[in-house]
Amino acid sequence: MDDKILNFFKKRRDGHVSGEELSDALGVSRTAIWKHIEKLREEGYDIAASPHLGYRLVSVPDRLTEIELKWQLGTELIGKKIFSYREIGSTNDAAYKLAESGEAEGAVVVAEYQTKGRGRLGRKWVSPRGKGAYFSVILRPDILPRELSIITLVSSLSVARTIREAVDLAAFIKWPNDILVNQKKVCGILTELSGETDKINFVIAGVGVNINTKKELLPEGATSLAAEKGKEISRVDFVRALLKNLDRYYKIFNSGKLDGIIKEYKKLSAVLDRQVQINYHNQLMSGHAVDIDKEGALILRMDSGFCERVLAGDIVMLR
Ligand code: BT5
Repeated sequence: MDDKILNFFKKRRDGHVSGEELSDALGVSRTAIWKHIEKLREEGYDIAASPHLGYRLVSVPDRLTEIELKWQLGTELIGKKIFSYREIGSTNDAAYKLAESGEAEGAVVVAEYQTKGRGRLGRKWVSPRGKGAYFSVILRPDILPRELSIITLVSSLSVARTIREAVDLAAFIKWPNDILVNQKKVCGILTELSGETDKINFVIAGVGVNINTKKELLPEGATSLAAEKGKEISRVDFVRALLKNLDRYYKIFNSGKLDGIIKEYKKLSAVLDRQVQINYHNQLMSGHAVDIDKEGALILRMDSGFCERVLAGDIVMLR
């Protein structure tokens, strides 16, 4: 009912809607409408009321709710279903459970706050309330488990493009799963899978973006879009734009046109053509980052001249 009322308002932006009109259209009493309006006000919607003209939607809260994210989203797959929470352990864990119980590809779990936000290898993802975007997407791609990195690649390209298009900041991708602005981390991606040796059941692509987060709340070396831009950013608009890009790039990936995606990815890479050191399970390797292959692996030319294919790790850029 709440979303029906809001959609009614939104189609009439700046216009008034009378209680009578709403009760007729939605088939409930005017008292019921009034109760819903009160509830929406409690959720941060500013709804003015005048005795003769009726209700008017003055402003909507910048909250990552299902109703707000779905408004004019228009995606084919990603975000067709959105589960939004004020607080959650980890959106990746919640999405994993949903996928296990059969939830369809494209469903998104989003939260305003995570008490157990995770990075890779059990590391922590700092998730201040109401400031960033923390969400996970259920995907069921037709790939082998060893090709999982390609999903991280598609997701990171979508994030970097969205930052460039929607916020106009020069975002770069630090292989394998970080997005940087001015050499600082604004986003991390955690891609997890359920599967067997040669078969994937589903993949969870978890995305954490620091949007309006104060830098003081973040670890060293991290930043937020607002801190780099010098002004607050609409989180709802940003996440909506990101879901659209994820939808677009995932569709391209599914149609088998990976070459174009990798080409675009390479242009935004922060590591290619650089001398780097990679830490993989405490094993250090250094060399020149020369390429990213079709499975999302990094090709490193070692000092000996031999090339190593690296599937994961933490990178330090040397020069
Ligand atoms: C990542 O791991 O960067 C993946 C982060 C994925 C987070 C999303 S939020 C939605 C979904 N649900 C989850 O529970 N997770 C996903 P990794 O490359 O391992 O980096 C982790 C490291 O980044 C930490 O050890 C910190 O140094 C740093 N870090 C932690 N919080 C950060 C933040 N908010 N911004 C930037 N860096 C951060």
